[in-house]
Amino acid sequence: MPRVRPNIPRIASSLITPESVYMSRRRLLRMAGLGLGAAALAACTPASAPTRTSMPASAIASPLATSDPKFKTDEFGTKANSWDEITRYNNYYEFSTDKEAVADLAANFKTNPWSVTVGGLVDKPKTFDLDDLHSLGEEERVYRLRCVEAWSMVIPWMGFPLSRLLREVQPTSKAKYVRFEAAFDAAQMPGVSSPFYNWPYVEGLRIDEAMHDLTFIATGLYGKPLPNQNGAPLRLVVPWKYGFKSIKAIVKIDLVENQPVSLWSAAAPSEYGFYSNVNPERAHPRWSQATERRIGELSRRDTLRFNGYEAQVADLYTGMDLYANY
Ligand SMILES: Nc1nc2c(c(=O)[nH]1)N[C@H]1C(S)=C(S)[C@@H](COP(=O)(O)O)O[C@H]1N2
Ligand SMILES: [Mo]
Repeated sequence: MPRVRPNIPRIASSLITPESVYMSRRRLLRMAGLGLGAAALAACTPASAPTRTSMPASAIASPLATSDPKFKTDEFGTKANSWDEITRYNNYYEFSTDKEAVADLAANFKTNPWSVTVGGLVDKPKTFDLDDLHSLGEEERVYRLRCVEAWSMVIPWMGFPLSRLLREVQPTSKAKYVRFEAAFDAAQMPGVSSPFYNWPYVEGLRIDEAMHDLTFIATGLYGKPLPNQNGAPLRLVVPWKYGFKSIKAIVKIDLVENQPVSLWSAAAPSEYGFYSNVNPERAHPRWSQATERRIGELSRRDTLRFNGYEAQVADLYTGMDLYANY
């Protein structure tokens, strides 16, 4: 029996606020000072929250309303984080462990030309250049990102489903997992001199997780090319898993038979497991995962099972003990 029971997600419709009208932190703080809480900020939210289906995608007054509505996050009270929030507060240890230093340190990282070698247990191995990657499509996905450190954001990514890339190389029936490897260049990455990590950054997914509709390769953000600090020119996005699974600056993808060892699992196996599905009921050994700090908000939110994507992904784990397989 899976110990995470399927339930109806505590999610209701809301609005995705475009970057241009996103309220600045200063204004938000001023309003907080005036005693106006989160409800006042969600200016367009009807008093009684409509059901998911009662608000057509076209009602979302946003330049982001271009993608399939089933991929919009519609958690009550949710607004997309601003460009500045998403691009000035980053985890990217190859550059720095200081989140606010990453953007400047990554500014000159060379991401063109680039190539991603996809191989291993496939019938048609292929090296993709940037044109090949862009030909795989550019759709938008507005996803929650929940870092294992208990902060979160809502991010409007651009890109294509990972399954599209994997289908091109035709995995063989022996392929059970996908292993991802990030760029490693000591000349450009000041953080890799740290002796604590076994570079390059590596991550992995089970093949059914990799083929899932939600699993995404991001090449853009807010309709613009992906900034270096967010993982240019391409990074993985797996929204129901802790953020560290979403590996940046991918150079190599291999279809493999055995479960890959990720950089974080190797560094601290009891803290960062292979699955790392967001689970508010399973504490990290050093802190609770029950709540999170949404960047730009004043009070904490409850963390949702599978980061709010339980209805879409719980089936992947039927029969698995999600505490043993953390
Ligand atoms: N190559 C690489 N990818 C990485 C990381 C990293 O240090 N190196 N950090 C991860 C972590 S811990 C998080 S929370 C997300 C942060 O993504 P963001 O900076 O775009 O919000 O990237 C993930 N991908
Ligand atoms: Mo993270």
